[in-house]
Amino acid sequence: MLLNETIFPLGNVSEEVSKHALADMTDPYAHDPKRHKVLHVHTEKPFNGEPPAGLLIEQFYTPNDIFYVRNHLPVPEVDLETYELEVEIENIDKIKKLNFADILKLPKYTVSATLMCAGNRRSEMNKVKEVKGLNWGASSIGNATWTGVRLVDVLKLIGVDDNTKEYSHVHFEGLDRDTASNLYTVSIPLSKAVNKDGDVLLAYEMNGQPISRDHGFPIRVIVPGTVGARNVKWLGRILIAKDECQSHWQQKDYKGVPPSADPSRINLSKLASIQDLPVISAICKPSNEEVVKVENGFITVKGYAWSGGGRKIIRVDLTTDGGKEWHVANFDHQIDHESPRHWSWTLWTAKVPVSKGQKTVEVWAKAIDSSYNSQPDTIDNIWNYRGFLNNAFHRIRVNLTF
Ligand code: MTE
Ligand code: MO
Repeated sequence: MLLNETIFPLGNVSEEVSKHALADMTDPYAHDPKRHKVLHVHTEKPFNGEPPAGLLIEQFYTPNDIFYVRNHLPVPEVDLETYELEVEIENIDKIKKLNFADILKLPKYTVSATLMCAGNRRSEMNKVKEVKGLNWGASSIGNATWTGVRLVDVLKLIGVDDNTKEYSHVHFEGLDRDTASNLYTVSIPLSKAVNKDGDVLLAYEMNGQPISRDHGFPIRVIVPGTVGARNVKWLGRILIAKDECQSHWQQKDYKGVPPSADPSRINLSKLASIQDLPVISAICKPSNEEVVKVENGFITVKGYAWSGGGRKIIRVDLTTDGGKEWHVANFDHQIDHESPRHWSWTLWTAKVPVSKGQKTVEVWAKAIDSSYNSQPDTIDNIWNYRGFLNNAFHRIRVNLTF
């Protein structure tokens, strides 16, 4: 357990005036915050960016200002003085309203958890055959400590707990909206929400700091082990309901579609929404095509491994000869929790052999979780037109110098 590891801020960017703010006050993105310059930007409006993979794994807890940002809409401006969280049960005419001070009065709780977008590593899928979505590399993932109140404690205030049988879903509504006032809303199963070992949090701190605007100020939901999309930022409303949320984001997006699905004919509403994520790993150092020095016949590779649903990583295997021989990585950092409450990633290092005179080498990585789930070997059989859930073996090719 290394919860008190120092977080190194990478410079203060918040004091700089946003260029967009000066350019156009009618721009709905004019009041978005300034972002750290190391982020590789996929889109500016809405902002989507990820850090370089080599930097990402330098620390177990990802510094807040280089943590990937995935926004669908402009970042809302929330005033703590007037902020209110509404908690409601469907068809019951009673709304519980909590202001920020009310929330602070509930017991404080910290969870160490990794957050990952369903589109992480989509760019590799895009190379196999074109897919639809942001071209994420392997860094739309990050690990942090999240501090706030337990969702179970908030639900108790409206009489909802693990004895509640009439309802099956919890909807979370964000305060971000587009010009047509569509807001970001999704849901998770009530069973995850009322499970005290599910560790679902309404977080107001990230790595010991108030949550920044990009990451959901003042309150965001953290659903450990569950796809990034359900971790609603700028939380404004919680609704207990019989059915899953009917929003675009719950019904038309964030679904694992079959490899040969025809986008013009598929009925997305019939497919299951992505909730728990599968096991994944990535080699972050060296990067693809990098020149690497061979030392005594070995090269050193580093990366992360993680699994959804609270499953702990039990092994990471690497090969430099197309899978004839596999080498087991050493874990540099893994939290001491057991499955199914192991929410943080595992950082690993491996020394892998290369042959003398070899000019390039392909390195593959795969992780195994506590359920002995492993990763599919190729993208070919999991490819889908949305580019979701790419957890195939991670493969990089590097150039060698001796
Ligand atoms: N919550 C709101 N309100 N609006 C959003 O656009 N994006 C979701 C989720 N929560 C989103 C949101 C998606 S798809 C992901 S992957 C995570 O937030 C990203 O969280 P981060 O930007 O803090 O890394
Ligand atoms: Mo996402």
